[in-house]
Amino acid sequence: TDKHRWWKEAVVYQIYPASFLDSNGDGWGDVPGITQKLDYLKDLGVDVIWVSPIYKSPQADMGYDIADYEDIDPSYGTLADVDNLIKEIKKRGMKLVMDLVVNHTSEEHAWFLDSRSSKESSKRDWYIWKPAKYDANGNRQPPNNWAQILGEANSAWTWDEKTQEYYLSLFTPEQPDLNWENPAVREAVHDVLRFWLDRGVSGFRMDVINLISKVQTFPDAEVIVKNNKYQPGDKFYANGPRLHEWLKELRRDVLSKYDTLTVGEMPFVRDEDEVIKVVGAESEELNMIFAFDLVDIDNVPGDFKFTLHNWDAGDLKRIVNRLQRLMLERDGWNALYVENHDQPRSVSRYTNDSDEFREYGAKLLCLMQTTLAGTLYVYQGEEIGMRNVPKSWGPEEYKDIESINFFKKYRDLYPNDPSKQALAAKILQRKARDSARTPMQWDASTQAGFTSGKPWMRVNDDYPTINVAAQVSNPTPSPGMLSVHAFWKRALASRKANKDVFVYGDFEMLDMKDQMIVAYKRWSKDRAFLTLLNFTGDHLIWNKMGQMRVLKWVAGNYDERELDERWKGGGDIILRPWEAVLGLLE
Ligand code: TEU
Repeated sequence: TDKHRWWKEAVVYQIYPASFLDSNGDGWGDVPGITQKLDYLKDLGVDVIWVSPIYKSPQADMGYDIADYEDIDPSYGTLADVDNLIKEIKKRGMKLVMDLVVNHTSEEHAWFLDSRSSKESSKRDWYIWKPAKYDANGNRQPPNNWAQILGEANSAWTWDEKTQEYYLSLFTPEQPDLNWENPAVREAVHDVLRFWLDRGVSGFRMDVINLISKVQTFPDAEVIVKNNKYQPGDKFYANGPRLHEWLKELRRDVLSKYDTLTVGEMPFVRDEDEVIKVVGAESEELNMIFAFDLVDIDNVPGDFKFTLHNWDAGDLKRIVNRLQRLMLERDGWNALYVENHDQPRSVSRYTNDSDEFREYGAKLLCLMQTTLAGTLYVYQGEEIGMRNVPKSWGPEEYKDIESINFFKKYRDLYPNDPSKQALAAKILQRKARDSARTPMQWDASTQAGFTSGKPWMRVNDDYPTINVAAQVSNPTPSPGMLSVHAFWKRALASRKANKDVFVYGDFEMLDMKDQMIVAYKRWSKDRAFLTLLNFTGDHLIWNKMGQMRVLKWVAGNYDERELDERWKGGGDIILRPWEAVLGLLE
């Protein structure tokens, strides 16, 4: 029908290049390493590859601080390597999506060097400069109380000694925010998109694209986090006043001239009207966004991210139901994901990553994602059920600037309180971005086959058992049970074979009151499927079959040979710990 689009059906695989595969032994992944693994990705069922930033960068925030949008960082290779990558991707019928980070640049970008050189610089107003404020004691203060996103103990403003003004740097001082109010900035960004589209890339993942428009009066944020000098300022820069105007401009002037996939990262904003303004079929802005509802499920609402909050499957159901209905009822589109380079591992976060249950959990999350509507994003290592860094790792193993800032905050606040240090360590093990950034586990050889040298970040201790080679060479480790990798491969193929149901079909969440089992129906005019997911470690009874009859159970994370036998007579269904099943309905 007219609603069908290649970017809706695509399976996107995200590569975090520093940790994917190192081809030259320097301990850091690179572009030739990606090229070496294209057959592996094709075989898994991947259509589109999204690579996190590989541009020239001082790596203050792992490449999300770009010093030159039109060149590759030498640690990753050369432009010629990228041209070759694009060629090899196309040869296999796949596409490449680049990461576009244009809310801010690196402090080392030529634009910023020029901007900070003097108040008279022609690029001064390419960034956001403000004079200092002075408190009652005459002490210099930043223009407002907004907190830095990757280090909440600090101000979002950075003082520049030379020109005696502050610049806005929402993420870290090394990432000055661009001033999108200036049309020359927007034109320069448009040129960046054209540069890559003309080189053969098929779209962009747009980093924090909803933060580009700031309320121009730059007001103080309300105090909501006590004991912190600086406050979350997102109300004044998330989906700001001119966001939609600028996204429409980008679409009209650049994107509409190409056939692209566009996915905007959109933190902080939950308002459905705002979402639909961006992704609604008539909106002329972006194809889809990364909503944060599901990955924020364990944050204390309104607080900073390094907090622990209990949740249950009822919360997850409400979120999934809302996003699925939003797509269907208001003609929007959504990106399905539970992992990326900013999130802990899904098997550790949403299920149980013990040796006993890890594989069940990984398959449950696979079955959930492959049977929901939306464009599916798989993050490197998710397809083999990689988990968070071990609890035994000390703070020195965490390399992410956000984690380092968080540890420092706790050390400064509670220098002589070991219990607070222990709490910080526990929170990091649960929440840090580092868990997604450990090297990809290819095989059981030294350093998991990631590098022949010393890896930039420690390999997870579990690589001898959790790795690609083990799962690919032995896809059926026990009768009736697939490896996590083989389960993903089959699920992706089944999603494609049944795209009328799983990509485009209707959706109904069943039994909203049940807070332990996630159950939903998907259907097209020809077929219907039932997904049942036990989000607990207990045996549970599901007795809500009503008029539904299962013709055949087509997938499950326990011995699949027993599925039809177990529930032959109909009636109540007993689900085992973390059990997930998919049934074709009569
Ligand atoms: O992330 C933006 C963002 O708001 C969050 O995902 C944030 O990183 C997270 O809450 C912190 O734990 C994007 C990139 O994905 C991230 O890697 C960058 O650090 C950030 O923008 C700045 O470019």
